[in-house]
Amino acid sequence: MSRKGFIGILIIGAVLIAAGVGTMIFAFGGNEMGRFGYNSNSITTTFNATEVERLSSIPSTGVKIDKKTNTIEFYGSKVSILIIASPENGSMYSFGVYGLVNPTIIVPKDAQISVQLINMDDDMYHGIVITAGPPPYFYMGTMMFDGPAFANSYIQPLPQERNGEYFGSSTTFTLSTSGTFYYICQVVGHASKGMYGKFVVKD
Ligand SMILES: [Cu+2]
Repeated sequence: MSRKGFIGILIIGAVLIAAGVGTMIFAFGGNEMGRFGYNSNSITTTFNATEVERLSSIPSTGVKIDKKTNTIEFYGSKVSILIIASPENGSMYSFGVYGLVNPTIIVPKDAQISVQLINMDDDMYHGIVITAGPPPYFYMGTMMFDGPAFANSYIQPLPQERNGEYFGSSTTFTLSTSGTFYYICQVVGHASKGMYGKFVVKD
């Protein structure tokens, strides 16, 4: 190859890399972080295993669990849902809800939803976003284009377990639209590995 040709290729390469990095900064920088569920929107606290077990116990009212169809339906105008990232009975790329793995969650429209996420993984960050973007999810995820379906319908990625303490955080939002949504982990590559479930808002 001629010297000129080589320099030409170097310049083209540099321009492509700069464009790529620029796109990433645009996508993840500043105010755009919230759009993708990455900014810190809630206070993170820690729980030990006993506390997680207590929180994971099935509420006595307002919930119907169907193991056969892997569905959990919540009732009432105020709904609290505890979601475990990397539950003991599921893959590290899954969510656990009251003993089920990646269940379909059904909630009533106009309900005030409080989601609490606890990360039980020992070596990875996990978060959650309720989004309108359906699967299949690719490596970078549809998060690049969709983001949270409702204001505050996400929890930023939480750190892995540290010395027997699990990180948890919660968020509250109102469902103003009925339809089919999805809860997914927004950490790059996790939704594509199966870390998601259906989230149905019923009229
Ligand atoms: Cu994850």
